[in-house]
Amino acid sequence: MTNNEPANYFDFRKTLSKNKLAGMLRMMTGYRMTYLAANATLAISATAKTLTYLLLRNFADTVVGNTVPFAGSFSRTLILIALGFVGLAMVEGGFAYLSSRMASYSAENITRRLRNFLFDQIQRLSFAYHSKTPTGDLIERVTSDVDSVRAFFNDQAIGVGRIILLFIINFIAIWILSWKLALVSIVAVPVIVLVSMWFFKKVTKAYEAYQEQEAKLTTTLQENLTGVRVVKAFARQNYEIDKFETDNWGKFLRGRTLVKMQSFFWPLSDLLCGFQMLAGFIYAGILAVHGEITIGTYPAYVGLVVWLIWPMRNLGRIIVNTSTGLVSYDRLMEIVKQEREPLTTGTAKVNGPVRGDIIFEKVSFQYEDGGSEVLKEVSFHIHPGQVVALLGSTGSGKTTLVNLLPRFHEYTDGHILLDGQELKEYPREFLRKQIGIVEQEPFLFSRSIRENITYGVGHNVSQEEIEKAARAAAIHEVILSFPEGYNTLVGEKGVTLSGGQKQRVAVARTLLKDPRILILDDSTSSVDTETESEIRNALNGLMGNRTTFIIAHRIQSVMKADLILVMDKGCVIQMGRHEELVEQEGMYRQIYDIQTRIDEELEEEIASA
Ligand code: DUT
Ligand code: MG
Repeated sequence: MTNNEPANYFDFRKTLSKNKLAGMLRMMTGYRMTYLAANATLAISATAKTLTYLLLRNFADTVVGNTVPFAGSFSRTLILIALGFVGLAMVEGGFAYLSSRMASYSAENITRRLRNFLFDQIQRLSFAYHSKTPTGDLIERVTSDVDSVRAFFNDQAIGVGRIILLFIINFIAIWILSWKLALVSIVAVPVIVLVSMWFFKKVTKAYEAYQEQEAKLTTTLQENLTGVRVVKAFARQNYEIDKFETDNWGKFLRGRTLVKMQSFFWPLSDLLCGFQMLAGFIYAGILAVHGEITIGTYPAYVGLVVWLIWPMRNLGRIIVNTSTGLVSYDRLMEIVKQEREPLTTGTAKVNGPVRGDIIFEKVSFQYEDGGSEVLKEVSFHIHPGQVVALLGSTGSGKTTLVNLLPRFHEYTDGHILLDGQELKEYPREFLRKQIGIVEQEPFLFSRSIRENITYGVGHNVSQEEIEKAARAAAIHEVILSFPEGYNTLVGEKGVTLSGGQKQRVAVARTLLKDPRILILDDSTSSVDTETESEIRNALNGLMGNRTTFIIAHRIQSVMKADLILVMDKGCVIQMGRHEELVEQEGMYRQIYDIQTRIDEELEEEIASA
């Protein structure tokens, strides 16, 4: 296998099944023949082992009884038997090796494509799913649960076959020795199987609880790593440590329950197996004394019965691991069965880029998790190339409003028309290519600054274009001041950017994408007034004929907009140009008055100082 082998894609949605075992079997698609071959080689290996004991009988009878089972001299017979032992051992070992190789090859491949699929699937789920699913829980599923599914394919998928094979082959071999002995050797087997089944049910429940608790622990850990600054700033380490310890204690308790169950089950099953073997040994002794079996049969039987009972003893282990595999399968299928966000479907006629004419008609919106309406009958019209500014108190629905445009969420009522066509009819992917968003809290990857800026467009961009975007975002000079310029890594392994620098890199990233519709959600909130006006000037040149949404808190940033929407509690309470709005009584004038007063006071202070 080379490192560059393409992702072997397999659609695991096809494996969904009410019956978990059937689902697991479907997951093996493409590798079932390998598993069959693994079982066949295992059968050869097991048969060789069993034959060894039959040969042992001949050997013992030859030596003890001084009889010659095959034609020829005594010593020749011994040599033949010795060669037989060596040959059988080689067959047994060689085929066992082949078998486990095939099983682990398949297991690794199945889990590799499972992991690929899960990543793919998680990327394609809706915003609503991601906002309600804890990251730690997803991480837990993609790592720990995938691993126990891997263990299932590596061991149990082949182990079940091994148990059945060993049981049948050894049973037949004992039957060849003596049918009475064979029957006595399995009297306890039904009891062992029943006990194992009962144990299976118990352990499944216990393991589910254990995995859930582990996911909780991972979530706590992940959140604390992400929010470590908050924890430190509020000096809440002790509180968080206590919380973690409580969760960890919960995991310990659940783990202890599991171990307790096992430590009860193992001795019980050992005891049952012990009784079974003892019964066989005694009965075989009686038969030997009465001359119903040869002396050589006795040691052969002792060897064989161990391999008849071994699968029974292992039934428990297989059962525990199978149940953990099945629980994990279930937990993974919860991700697999999530509806994907359709990206490319839509009936809108699109040829080329959009113009950017946007009409909101009594648009209302409510988040998927219920709650009250976040947008209430919002209506406005904006022409291609115009700039609309959104101003309003926090929580008034500004971010929500702009997030409707790329169809991150679906508006619940009213109409949004883009170039005259209903927005819901556009394919999401198309919209997202046309719309550039600088998010309120932009996220940068732990990659180089260049990779972050070119994120939306791929690698085939010239340095010139990158720099042009960076200049417009007033970040070019800052980047050059870093030791490795555009190749400087961002985040854990590289420089830590300030909030304002991050925002500006995000602005550059969006500008480079050259979208027809530009959304700047509070994108200049973390930069000083001077830098802001620098960005604004550069943007003015770049906005050109793009339709632009600006969300801002400073009147200065929205003054030049073609349309200003003043929002409060999901409603547009005032609408118009700056000149009109300052004339009106209302929130806009209040904000304007406060901000100009603060500015004047500041200037006076500076002047007097
Ligand atoms: N809200 C949700 N679910 C979400 C996001 C927001 O219920 O996933 C709620 C919170 C708030 C309302 O919607 O009550 C509006 O939030 P939004 O983020 O749109 O407010 P904003 O105007 O952008 O506020 P800010 O100025 O603080 O960014
Ligand atoms: Mg917001």
